[in-house]
Amino acid sequence: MKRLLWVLLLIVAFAPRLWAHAFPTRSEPKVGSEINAPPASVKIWFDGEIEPAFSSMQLIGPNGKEVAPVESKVDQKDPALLTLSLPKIEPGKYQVKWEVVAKDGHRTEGDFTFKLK
Ligand SMILES: [Cu+2]
Repeated sequence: MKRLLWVLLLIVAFAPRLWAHAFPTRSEPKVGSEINAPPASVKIWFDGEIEPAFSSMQLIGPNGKEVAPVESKVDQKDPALLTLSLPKIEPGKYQVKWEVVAKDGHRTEGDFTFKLK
């Protein structure tokens, strides 16, 4: 009985790793950053491969509207990198919204902001 409990504890302790949902490890522009020059793109690196067909990113501008409806895409050489190419954007506060599906089929989503001076 005691042994069974230990086994259950181990399963619970390691399960999140086995499930391997994709979470962001870093981004460009950085989360919450203030930048001086308009970025050519927004990039988010995840901790694992993401599914191109079900992963996307949107940029919401200072006016609350989506900036240029360009498609975000998963990098061809790095399957853990999601990129959104941008037109030249005006100063203001921007919100990045992302939604990805990891190789295990689990969906994660989130958002962050950055400010262009
Ligand atoms: Cu998962």
